[in-house]
Amino acid sequence: MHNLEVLEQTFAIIKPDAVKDGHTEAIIDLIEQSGFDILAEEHCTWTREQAEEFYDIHRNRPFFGELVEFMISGPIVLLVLAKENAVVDWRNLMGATNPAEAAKGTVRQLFGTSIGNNATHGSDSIENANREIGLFFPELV
Ligand code: IDP
Ligand code: MG
Repeated sequence: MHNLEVLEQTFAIIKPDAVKDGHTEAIIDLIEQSGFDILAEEHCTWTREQAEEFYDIHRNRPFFGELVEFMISGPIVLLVLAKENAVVDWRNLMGATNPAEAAKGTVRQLFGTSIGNNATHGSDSIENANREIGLFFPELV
């Protein structure tokens, strides 16, 4: 059986576009079929303050305002995923940031519609996964 203490964890979000378009279940099915255990799942809608804190590293990017507006535009699903190599494997399952460049069969190719509305988030490093999980599920880090 899986030993949760040795499995790497990563943080995933099903973004407002994918929830609104009814893709939540299909995305969770893909995640589970790809061998991830879902350690936590929370359906919520972010406040502006939560979105700005989460994406603080992008505060000086030109798309920051657009990103925050998008992320507070409707319900989202927060997920903690566990698996060997969870961070890299979830990034690979998501595909490239721009759905037009995402490989066939990836979540963003299947369900994303633009570079901003790209269906999911995934942590880009173990360090950032721990930071992001700690913001919402401190009991897991
Ligand atoms: P990532 O989500 O693949 O790690 P990042 O570069 O970290 O991509 O950007 C964070 C998020 O900001 C993206 O997932 C996307 O939703 C949004 N974003 C990135 N670049 C743009 C852009 O050029 N215009 C609008 N939104 C963008
Ligand atoms: Mg990123």
